[in-house]
Amino acid sequence: MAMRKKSKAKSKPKSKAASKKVVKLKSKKPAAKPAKSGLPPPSRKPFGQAGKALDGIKILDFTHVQSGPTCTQLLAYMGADVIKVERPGGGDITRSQLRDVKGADSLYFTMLNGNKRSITIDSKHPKGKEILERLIRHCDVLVENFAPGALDRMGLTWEYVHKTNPRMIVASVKGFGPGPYEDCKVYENVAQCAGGAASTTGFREGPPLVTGAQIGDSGTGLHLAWGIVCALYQRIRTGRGQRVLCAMQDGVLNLARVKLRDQQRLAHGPLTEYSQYGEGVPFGKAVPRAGNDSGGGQPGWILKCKGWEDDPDAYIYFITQAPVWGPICDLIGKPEWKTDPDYATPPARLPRLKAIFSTIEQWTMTQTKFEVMEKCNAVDIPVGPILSMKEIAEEQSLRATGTVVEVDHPTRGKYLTVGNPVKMSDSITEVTRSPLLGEHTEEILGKVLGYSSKDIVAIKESGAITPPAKPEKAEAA
Ligand code: CAO
Repeated sequence: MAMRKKSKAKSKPKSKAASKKVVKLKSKKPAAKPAKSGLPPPSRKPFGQAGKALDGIKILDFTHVQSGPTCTQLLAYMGADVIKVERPGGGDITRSQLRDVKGADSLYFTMLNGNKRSITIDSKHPKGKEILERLIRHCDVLVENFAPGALDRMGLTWEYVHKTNPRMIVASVKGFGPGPYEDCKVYENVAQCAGGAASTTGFREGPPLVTGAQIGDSGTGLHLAWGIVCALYQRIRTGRGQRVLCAMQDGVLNLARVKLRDQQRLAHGPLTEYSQYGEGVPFGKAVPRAGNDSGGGQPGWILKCKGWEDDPDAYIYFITQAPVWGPICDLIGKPEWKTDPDYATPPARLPRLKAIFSTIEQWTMTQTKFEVMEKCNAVDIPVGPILSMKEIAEEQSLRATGTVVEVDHPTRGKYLTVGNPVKMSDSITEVTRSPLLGEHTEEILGKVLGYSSKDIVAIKESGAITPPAKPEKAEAA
């Protein structure tokens, strides 16, 4: 597969004088004194060699499953030292969920816990509580996504944490914010349904649909990471931590906000860009499912491409953006539509979208999705090939940018993961494998929390970091 972006403008060769000027500017020394802003003088190190964005930030990671681990993995990608606390014995439940390699941590776990360290602690054991207290004093942020009340039941109330370390930020994912559902346990699809995504996804004639993108879990983890970074920034000014809460329902609604927009527009008349308008189907009281209609002002639809009979992903998303209507007409062999009053303007086209897309499809079916991509992009028509996960896994440009990364793991071997989707010029992400359960327990107890070797032996004997002994089997009679 080849998806090359055409370059819009060729760079002009620089004149000698201009390049001399650049050299002069580059060699100018940064100001020696701190600026009035209080910021240090600009680093003289080359970009990418001045550490990472969150270097020095220590995260006490009490997360499990997907939403919380997404958040802490993003923070780890940015350079934070993430110490994942897991229950001795099994650890994060996803280590053994959807297992594909016998005895090895699952991809579910490994793809969400890269760049972290793992320590096993029984948080309900008295010695475990003592270790946690040291960790709370040591870290900047505690991140958790337990069921409502679980953290309090461990004794780690906000009041206790704030008293122990007033600078600590306590960040939580919960299913719902305060209100009638606040005590509910929530998984991905519950959030997609409660946040308005499912009722607005799918086809009008069919049931609500959930999406493959994990907007409830990973989406909320992403929101939480943003909240944490903001809280860290505010702490520079206030000196104190705060609680950060992301409810999954809120996170999904934030991503589905255009549908709340449409809900309000409904009060003023039909939603003319929904194909149901062109089909003469009346609107009800709530925003309907819109199939593959575009969520914006430029109509779009998914169209078949060459090979669709055998390949379930031989489709393309085609957007009839108004400014490129002329090139679309030329490309699909309908130049007369450029001047035909039934087709020439966006309002004239709205009631005819179904027929228009079906005509465009007659053309796309003669081309592969990549040929459509190439021909349309050459004349600025926005289109999107439907890429299968196989194609994405094999796409070399995604490997080159570090968006898809191959890492090696001692028990499962090589696996692919998604690297940092945010690229920064002065904070370069290096993706490392997920830790084995408790891999760093002794390292953290000794080097981070200052326990002596003798202490560590005693801690081990106490049972606070080791799985409970299995009850001895009763002897056969
Ligand atoms: N040592 C001792 N106990 C530990 C421990 C440790 N290191 N880590 C966890 N536990 C205990 C907790 O204290 C809790 O015990 P109590 O219920 O007795 O207080 C217990 O493990 C289970 O925690 P949980 O209720 O969070 O886990 P669950 O599997 O029953 O529920 C989930 C999972 C995700 C539904 C729930 O955690 C939840 O609703 N979280 C908030 C929303 C969320 O993040 N959902 C997304 C999940 S990703 O799809």
